[in-house]
This record gives sequence, structure tokens and C-alpha cells, in this order.
Amino acid sequence: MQGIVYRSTGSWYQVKEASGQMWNARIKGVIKLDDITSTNPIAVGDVVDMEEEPGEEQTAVISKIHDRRNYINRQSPRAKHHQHIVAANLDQCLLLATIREPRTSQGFIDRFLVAAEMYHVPALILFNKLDLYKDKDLAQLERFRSMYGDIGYTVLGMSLRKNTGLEEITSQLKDKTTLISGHSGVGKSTFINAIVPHLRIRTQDVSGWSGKGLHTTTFAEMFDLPFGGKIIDTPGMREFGLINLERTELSGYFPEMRKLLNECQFNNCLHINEPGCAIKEAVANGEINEDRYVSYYNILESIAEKKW
Ligand SMILES: Nc1nc2c(ncn2[C@@H]2O[C@H](COP(=O)(O)OP(=O)(O)OP(=O)(O)O)[C@@H](O)[C@H]2O)c(=O)[nH]1
Ligand SMILES: [Mg+2]
Ligand SMILES: [Zn+2]
Repeated sequence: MQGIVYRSTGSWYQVKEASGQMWNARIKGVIKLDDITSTNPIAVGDVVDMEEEPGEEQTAVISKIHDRRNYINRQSPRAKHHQHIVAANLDQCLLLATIREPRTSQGFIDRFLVAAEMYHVPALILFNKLDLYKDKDLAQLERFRSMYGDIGYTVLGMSLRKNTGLEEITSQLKDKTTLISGHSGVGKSTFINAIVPHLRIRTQDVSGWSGKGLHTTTFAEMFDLPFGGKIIDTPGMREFGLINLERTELSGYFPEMRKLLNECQFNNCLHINEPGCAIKEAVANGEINEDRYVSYYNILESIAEKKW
């Protein structure tokens, strides 16, 4: 039988068969994997083949992992050089961000967007907790809307507390598999509870964001959307480590830079202080947003620091 992995907790996986039946499944022996070093061989969203385990109820053994269309990974929390696959076979990834309680920085948003570009997964940005925003936060939201909108990213806003802005985002999720990520406490699980009736995933208690960055969700889990599509809840992340990223490739993951790269005088231009740099020129004449260039520079620096 064939199924899709909905949840992975250590060595056991919950796999949903085409009929809708959920199986507890595990790996026995060795199965062939992609040529990547990963601490979790099977991820949420993986399509697998499995056989019923004789004598056990609703238990199966996974015999094959189908090739992944794409996947998103993070540095493994346990082993720095290893990757941890968060989820596979995605149509898009959604960054849930907040300007208050907690604050999501532009640097974090830009790292997320670079990761999405690297994995060729379209990205959306959704700002939550609009009910808490003061005038200066709303001005910041408008700045983000125009800056990211100009580059081609969809930016939406909502308040789960006030129940506003949900129609727009649900129409974006319909019939797609979406990975949702963002800092702890931005409301990822609350959002999924709001769009999937009868679901009661654990969320941070009503006292709300405590500032301690406690993680309420501790592993990735996929849910079916009642209007079609799937959504994957993930644990909050503090920072977005970018793995396997070369300095010379970075500007290719900024869409507004990508289209100008051919115009730089040197084809290995890092756009710092090389002569004839089209990117620096575009920043100077306002075609490229200066704050985005600052993010580019900061990420470039962070790549340089890692020497392995
Ligand atoms: N004021 C306000 N609070 C909200 C809103 N949406 C969610 N919250 C609160 O924010 C807190 C965090 O919500 P969670 O859904 O647990 O956050 P999470 O992103 O899943 O966090 P982790 O699982 O730790 O990554 C909860 O107390 C929610 O009630 C909103 O629109 N406005
Ligand atoms: Mg959560
Ligand atoms: Zn250049």
C-alpha cells in the first residue's frame, strides 16, 4: 500500500493510506535514501510504500520512500553538520510573522525567503495579531507590504483574535500542501485550529506570548483542510540557518537581484565594492530596496563566518 506521512515522532510515523485509514508505521532494516545526510530519514509529506505487519493491528513496515518533489530542511539541532528534513513535497510555504508579541525581524523574513528560493518552493508572508498593532506597527506592515509586494511576494494580514483576514489566506491555501513556519508564539497552531473545525492542537495558554519563547508545538504534523489541501504545523524557530549556501549563489535567491546579475561587470561579483556592479547601482537609484540589500549583506557575512 501507498501512503503519505502525516506525523513523525522518533522512529514511528503516522501514515495515511489513500482510503483515509491512518497507520502506525516504522522502518525495518535499510532503505535507500536520497544522497543527503539527514538525521530523520522520513519526513512529513513523504510518499511511502508499506506492508501490513503480520499479527499487529494497524501497524505497517515502510519499504520504500518515493522520490521527493522538493523538501525543506534545517540544521539538525543535535548535529551541526547534519540536516533535518522538516517536510517534503510542498506546494508552498507560509511564513507566519508578527510585528508585536513576538516581533519578527526583517532579517528573519529575508532568510526565510532565501531558503524558500533555494528549495524552489513559492513563499507567502502572513502577518498575524493585527489587533495588537499600534500606528507605527501598521506603518511597518505597509512598508513590508510594498517592499515584498514589489518583488512579487504575496503579503497578507489577519487577526485570529478578531477573526479578520481569514478569507484571503484560506483562498491561498485551497487545494495546496502548505508548510507553515515562524517564531514560537506567532499563532501557527491557533491559525490551524481556526481553519480546521474540531481540531484542538495545543497552543500557548491564554496569557499569550510570555516573551520566554517557549515552544508549544514540538514536532511537525500535517492536517487535511476541510476546503481542500493540507497544512503542516511546525515548531517555532528562533533563527533560520541556511545550509549548503555558497556566497556567490546568494544574490540569485533575491528575485530583484537575480534579474540584474547579468549586468554586473564580473560574473563572480559579490556586489560589495566591485567596479561595474549593477546591484549597487540599483540600490543607489532606489530600484532595489536598501533594507533588502542590508539583509543580503548580513547573510553574506554569516556565510563567510562558517568555515567547514
Ligand atoms: N492578540 C492576539 N493573540 C493571538 C492571535 N493569534 C494567536 N494569538 C495568541 O498567541 C499565542 C501563541 O499561539 P500559538 O498558536 O500557540 O503559537 P505557535 O506559533 O503555534 O507557537 P509554537 O508552537 O511555540 O511555535 C496564543 O496565546 C494565542 O492565543 C491574534 O491574532 N491576536
Ligand atoms: Mg504551535
Ligand atoms: Zn554586482
